[in-house]
Parts: sequence; structure tokens; C-alpha cells
Amino acid sequence: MKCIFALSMLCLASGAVVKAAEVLRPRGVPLSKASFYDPTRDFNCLDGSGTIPFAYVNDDYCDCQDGSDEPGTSACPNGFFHCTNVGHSPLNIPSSRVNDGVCDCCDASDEYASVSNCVDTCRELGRAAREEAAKQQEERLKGFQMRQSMIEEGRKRKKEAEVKIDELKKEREEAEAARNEKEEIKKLVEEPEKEALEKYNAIEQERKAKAEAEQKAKEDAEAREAFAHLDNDGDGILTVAELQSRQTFDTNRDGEVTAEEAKFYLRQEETMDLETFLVSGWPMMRPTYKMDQRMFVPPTTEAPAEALTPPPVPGSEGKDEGDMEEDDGIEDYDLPEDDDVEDIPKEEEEEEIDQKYDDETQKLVDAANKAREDFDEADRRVRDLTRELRSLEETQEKDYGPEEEFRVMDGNCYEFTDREYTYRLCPFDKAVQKPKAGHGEIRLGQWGEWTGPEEDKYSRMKYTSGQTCWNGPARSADVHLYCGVETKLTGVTEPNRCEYLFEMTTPAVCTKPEDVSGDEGTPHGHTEL
Ligand code: MAN
Repeated sequence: MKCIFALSMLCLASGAVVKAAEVLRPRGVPLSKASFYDPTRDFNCLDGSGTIPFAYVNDDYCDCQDGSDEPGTSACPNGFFHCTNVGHSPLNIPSSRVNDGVCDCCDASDEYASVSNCVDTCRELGRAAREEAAKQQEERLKGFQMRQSMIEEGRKRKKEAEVKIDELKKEREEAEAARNEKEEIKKLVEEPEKEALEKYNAIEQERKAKAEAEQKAKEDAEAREAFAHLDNDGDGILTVAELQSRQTFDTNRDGEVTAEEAKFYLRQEETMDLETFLVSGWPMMRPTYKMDQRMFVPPTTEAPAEALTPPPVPGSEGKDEGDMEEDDGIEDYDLPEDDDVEDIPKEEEEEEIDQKYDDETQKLVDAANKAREDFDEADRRVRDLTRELRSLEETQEKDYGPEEEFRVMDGNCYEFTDREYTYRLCPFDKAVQKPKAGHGEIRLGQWGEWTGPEEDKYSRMKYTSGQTCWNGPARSADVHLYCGVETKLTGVTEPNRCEYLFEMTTPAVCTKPEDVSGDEGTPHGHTEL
């Protein structure tokens, strides 16, 4: 007779032993299936593939297609051996592992006929597992409690935001009223300002035109006077000889005005008529001429010697040095700084800066400026409030979870650094990647939506529309959330190019831990005693 029972007192032939408290059943059969193995009846294969005498169970020959007749041997390739693992968790192993010399069951029951010397370690393992499970349980409980605080805080913030939005709306209404008022005032004072300025500008333009005309006439008269002075014979033509008769044109100060020196001022011509003189001769001669006039002021004026020295004329000593302007070079003259001879009109621009309105106009301009400033300030306030309001309203539209448990994460950022990059996740805002070497951030995505499975929607977040991948799609990031007592990133990977996976723990996803009864509880199922 073959030994089919695991109970020692009944098993006389093979001597296989299990604990005395064990419910009577063949080796390798789980408690839940014990009733199918009744030694007083034939055995029905569990898949219905046949019926065999009970003595064929565990006879080391495979009779049933599902291997259910050989739960305690390795005879069937598709069978399973059940170890009870008292003190720890029961386990089903493929029957091929029975007596294969490897200890698979912690109670060593799978190696009952091998020489592997397996020993029962279930109690120690069970204790360690239970301790670990209890620790996890505690963490989950702690996480769950923290989640309650997150919910409370989230709801509080939601309410606060609602109140703030109402306040801001009211403030903005008031600010708009104030702005409209300021706008009216601005319009009121800008009208007389505009009229006054138009009047003022017309007068001013007239004044300027008159001044310019006067200046021009003065200069013209001065030029004509100079021409008459230089035109010795009064024939209306300046000649080389006439200029030579003027010491003024002795550019190199050698006591003689050469024909060359004189011709320089006649633009290399022999003569010059009044018209040419007015247009181009006089502007060239004027500085030298006027300097000369000054030279002959009565000796009471103590003019310093240098100031009296005529400037070097390009085309004389500087001639060979190649730095001569192509044209007359008059502008290069280094005139004495304190040039009270010159009455060149001030630059137009300068005049405008110095321009002062008459008192009446100025008062109107000041009042209008003040009104404009007041309006700008009021308008800025409306825009600031609108911006603040819009950003708060956007926040209110975000989905922070069914109980507002994720709201407290908005505004915070979490980082994770690997060998190459530092990743940053700012929940409900964006995900970025920053290379450790080098500058600049790469945007991986902006807050998109919750993408968890239907029954657990709030376990995954999606961030989309990041920077476009070279030759590829826009970057995007998935965030998988796990229960943990701290909100933190635990890892970031790039499973597909430019598709990132952030793993994060947070109390916000900790569900209420199930009640665990007794010390023997394990997270993986019941414990057999
Ligand atoms: C950058 C990073 C990487 C990404 C490549 C794609 O180097 O954003 O994560 O794979 O670009 O070109």
C-alpha cells in the first residue's frame, strides 16, 4: 500500500509527516479542497476528466488531465503542490518543484523525500512578515490620517479662495468706478489743455518762424557786408588779388597771402560772384574773417595770443598728410572754446527742452499731467485686480480631487535628481527637466488632467504639451501616485523617448487600511494554523 495521507499514524508505508493538528487530507492538498479527497470513495479528477480508485491519488503516476490526482508528487507536469506553511503564508508551487532539492516551502514540506535538509523556517519568516505588514499598516494608517488633514486644509483653502474672489470682485468694481471717475476728470482737464497747447504752439511756431527769418536776414546782411568789404573795387566779383590784399587769408602766417591761399577761399576758382559767395564762399571764410575782425578790436581788450592765431587751414601745412577733408573742411576748425564772436543759434532740440509754457498754459498742463497720472494709477489697479482674480478663478476650476485632498500640493514643487538630470514637478502647474551639466530647463509638460483607471482616477496625473522633442512629439509626463506618509518624488524615468514617468508618494492617495484581526494576519491572505 502506498502512503497517500500526510498524517503519520495513517501513513505506514512512506512515513511522510505533517502536523498532528492538520485536517486529514492527502499531501499537497489545500484545506479548501480537502473535501474532494475522501479516502472512502473513488477520486473524481477535479476537472472531471476521469474517476480513479482513491489509492491512485499521490501514487506518483499522473491519471487526471489537470494533475489533481497528484497534488503531493511531481508526477503531473501541470499539477500544484500546496504548502500549508504554518506560522506564515500558505503557498502553491508547481508540482515539478516537489522533491527537486530546492526548498520552496518555508515549512520544508515540498522536499519530504529529498536529501536537501530543508528546515521549517515559517515561524521566523512569518514573524518578520507580520512585523513588516504591521509597519506598512501603520504607515498607511498614518498616511490616511494625514490625508484627512490634507482634505481639511484643501477645503479650507477652497473656501478662502471663494471668499477672496468675492472680495476681489467687489474691490474691482470699486476700482473700476474710481477709474471711470478719474477718466472723466482727465477728459475734463485735457480739453482746456489741448486748446491752450494748440494756441500756444501756434504762437510759438510763429515766433520761431519770425526768429528764424530775422536770424537769416541778419546773417545775409552780414555776408553781404563782408562781400562789400572784401570786394575792393566794388565790381561785384571777388578776385584772387582782392583776397591777397587781406592779411586775414595768410593761412601759414608767413607774412604773405599767396595766390594758392587766396584761391582756397574761392573754391579753387579765380573769381567768385556774390551769389556763390553767399552759398559757399562765406560759410568757408566766415570763421577766419570774423576772427580777423576780432583781431582788430581796440588794444584795451586783452585777448590771449593763441586765441588770435587763425586755425590751420587744411590744404596748407596739413596738405601732404592725407587727412584733408574732400570738401572745404571748415567744420574741422578748432575754434577757441570761449567763442563769444560766434552767435550760432542754439540747437533746436535744446531749445525745446528749455521751453517753458506761459504760466496759464503751464497750469493747465500740470493739471492735465496730474489727472493723467491719477487715471493711470487707477487703471493699473483695475488691471492688477483683474489679473489676481483671473488667476484665483483658474485655481478654482482645477480638479483637486473629490475631497480637495490634492489642493495643498498646488504651489509646491518636488524634485528628484538622477545621474543626468534634476526633475521638478510642480503639481497642477508643470513638470521640468534640468540637465545637471549645463543651463536651462526643458519643459516636460503642463498640468493636463487626471488619467487613472475609472475606479482609481486620482492615482495618475498627466502633464502635456512640453517642449517638442527633436524630430519627435511634444514631451509629456505621467505621474503615478502611491500612498506614503510624505509627498515626494521617488523616481523619474523616461520609458519612451520624451515620455517621462514620475513616481510619487503622497498621503493624499492613502485609503483607510482594512481592519486586521490578530497577530497572524498577513497582507497576502489568511494564515493556516
Ligand atoms: C534631451 C532630454 C532627454 C530626451 C532628449 C531627446 O536630452 O530631454 O530626456 O530624451 O532630449 O532628444
